[in-house]
Amino acid sequence: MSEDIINEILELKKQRNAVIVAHNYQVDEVQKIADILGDSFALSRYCASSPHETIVFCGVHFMAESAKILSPQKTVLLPEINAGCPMADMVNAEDIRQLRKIYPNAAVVCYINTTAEVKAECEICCTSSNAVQVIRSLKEKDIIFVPDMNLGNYIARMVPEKNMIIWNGFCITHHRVTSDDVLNARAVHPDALVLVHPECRPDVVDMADFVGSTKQIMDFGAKSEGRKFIIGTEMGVLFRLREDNPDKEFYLLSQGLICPNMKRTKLISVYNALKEMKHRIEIEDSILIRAKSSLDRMMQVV
Ligand code: CIZ
Ligand code: SF4
Repeated sequence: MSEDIINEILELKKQRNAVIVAHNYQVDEVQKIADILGDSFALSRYCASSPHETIVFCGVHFMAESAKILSPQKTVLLPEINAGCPMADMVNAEDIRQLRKIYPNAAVVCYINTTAEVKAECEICCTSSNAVQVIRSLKEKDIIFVPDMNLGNYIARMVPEKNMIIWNGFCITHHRVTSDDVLNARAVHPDALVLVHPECRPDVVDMADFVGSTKQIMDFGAKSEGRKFIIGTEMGVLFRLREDNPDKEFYLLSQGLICPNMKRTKLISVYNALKEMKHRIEIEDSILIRAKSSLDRMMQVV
């Protein structure tokens, strides 16, 4: 059954001149058929440079939007239209306009996990891999950071010379992890290193051996001399970590590290997306141009 779907997907992909990209948090069956895996920004950048006319973005809505912002002339499809990011929806464009009135001298930095409308209101965007560099590069001392309070607090500690004004959003998946989870996991695997994402709470981050984005966690797991790792980010990363490092062991920090929105996309969703050319991501020009400038500014820094 899945062999048949895979063959049909490959055939449709050729017909549509399409590329399938999948986020590191996607289910294994989708990661297996993807042409490329990565974080949201690496995938969007890849889409912009690839020769394909159609992009099937297996991830959540803001990621497909970022791909469209960087490749406005291409058709960008999000296979499951209800795959959203609850954190991205915790702040809107009007919230940013209000913050600007309260803090007129502040620069507004948005995490890539935001809607195109929010990116359009900000000076510059950042990802979890480059947030610290992006914020250090700004001349303003006051920095409004949206929407993730955990990433914001992590940056605030890394860049103490800035005055960080942090929105109170959070990732429901990473925020669920507690310091007790770390204690329990360490008790079960005392010789494992703990690698966590900065979307985790500050007390969890404090207990980790390494803090980084999905790519940084995967690079650390591959290069480290250690043999056992407790992984504090969405469970999808285990697929690649185990595949690329068969001689090492990877354990999930907490069984709660699963993002239901990332798990909506299945093989059948990818097949339907290519067959029916849905769901097309469209962004109004006035928003797209301004959102692109916040991504472009980030690319000038890193
Ligand atoms: O930017 C991304 O893709 C996210 C949400 C996580 C990460 O660290 O790669
Ligand atoms: Fe959003 Fe968290 Fe899911 Fe990533 S893991 S898409 S930040 S809810």
